[in-house]
Amino acid sequence: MKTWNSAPVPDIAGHGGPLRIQDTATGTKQVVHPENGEAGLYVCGITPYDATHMGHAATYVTFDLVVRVWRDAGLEVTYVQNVTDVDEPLLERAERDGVPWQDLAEEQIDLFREDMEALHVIAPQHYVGAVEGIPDDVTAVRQLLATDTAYTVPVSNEEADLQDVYLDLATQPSFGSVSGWSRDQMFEVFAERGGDPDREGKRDPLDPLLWRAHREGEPHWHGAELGDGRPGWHIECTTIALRYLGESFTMQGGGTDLIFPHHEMSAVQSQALTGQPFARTYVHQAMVGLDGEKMSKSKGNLVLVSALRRSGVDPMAIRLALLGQHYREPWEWTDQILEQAVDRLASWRAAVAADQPDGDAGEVPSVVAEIRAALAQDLNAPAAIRAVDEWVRSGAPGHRPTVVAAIDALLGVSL
Ligand code: 5CA
Ligand code: ZN
Repeated sequence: MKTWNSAPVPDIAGHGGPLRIQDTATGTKQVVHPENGEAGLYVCGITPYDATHMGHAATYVTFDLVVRVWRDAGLEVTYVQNVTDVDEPLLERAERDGVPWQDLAEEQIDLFREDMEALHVIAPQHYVGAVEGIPDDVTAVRQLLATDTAYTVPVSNEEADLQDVYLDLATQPSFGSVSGWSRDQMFEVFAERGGDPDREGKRDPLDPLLWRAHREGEPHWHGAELGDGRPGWHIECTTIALRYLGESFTMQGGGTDLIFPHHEMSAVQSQALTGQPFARTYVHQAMVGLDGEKMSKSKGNLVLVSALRRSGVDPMAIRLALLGQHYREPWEWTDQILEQAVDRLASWRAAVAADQPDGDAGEVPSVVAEIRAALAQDLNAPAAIRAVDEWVRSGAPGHRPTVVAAIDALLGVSL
């Protein structure tokens, strides 16, 4: 699938240190800096039916910081993101609005690309639709059946040849290793996050759906001996990550709403296929809310990037508003947060535009080291912003073009 255009990333002198970041699976901070100099990142993309709200934007800006910090530390980064371009919520919304689901998806993906470009999010090298991955899903599900780690459940007694396929979690000792949750915790969210605990014939109510046999009126693809149908949500991300990043890549990312079941299931399915751990670290963006609730398409309490852009808000101010919140702290979007970011952007721009001596071109001002250090410590963007504020307050000393380039390269904010 076509990706978007990345704004150029200026070169800056020197290198930042290795990234230390909180890993959900171990619950500890880890230094994530592969020895071979190559980092692989998989971030779960949108389900394209109502893009892009501030929660999505926060997630993609957070992982954009990971890409920037890694590159600044001298790593080569392969970044993969998916689009869940066929799934229940997309189909339901298309049905409600009386439009073909493909059209709705295409329109929302276009809007998402525009939003990402405007926010200066570096594009992934591989932007992959779930539909594009279906042949790999079929191969994977057939392999899981062949190795007895998956089983079939007939759709109904009358149509015994129509069969859904589930992963048999009992065969997978690594299940639970991403979230570390108890079964009680898992059951609390499983149904509301796309699971089907009450489906008759499953061996364990938590077993994830791998292949859904074709039902009347639903989109479907050929599945060889699986029959016609479509893949389950988690296997889509498993196979896209494996194809483009290989086994045991560096980092899997997304919002905390994906820790369970999505990332847990994607990982256990991969382990069942390859015998190897899926990602080496799991990083999650805390939920962004509005008026006391998680911002979500299903609730409809949305502040959209595109709507703000249309109303004339500078996308760099939106980006600064997001960067002002630490990724691990849940927070609520308010107009005040945006107003502060608009003011901050104006003050930074005024400081670098002011007619003053420019300092020594050979020297890297200390504020650059402070930005680097803040980001390398669990992506502390608010601390990086405070360092720039302080530099601005003290009259923007040192070689200004170097600082402007660093703010652009490391924070993605173009002044
Ligand atoms: N297509 C799936 C992932 S394969 C999906 O979760 N799509 S989504 O459109 O619902 O969300 C896209 C990304 O934004 C996911 O990484 C999700 O975890 C994140 N996200 C969704 N809502 C919020 C929110 N309120 N705050 C922060 N991140 C969010
Ligand atoms: Zn995903």
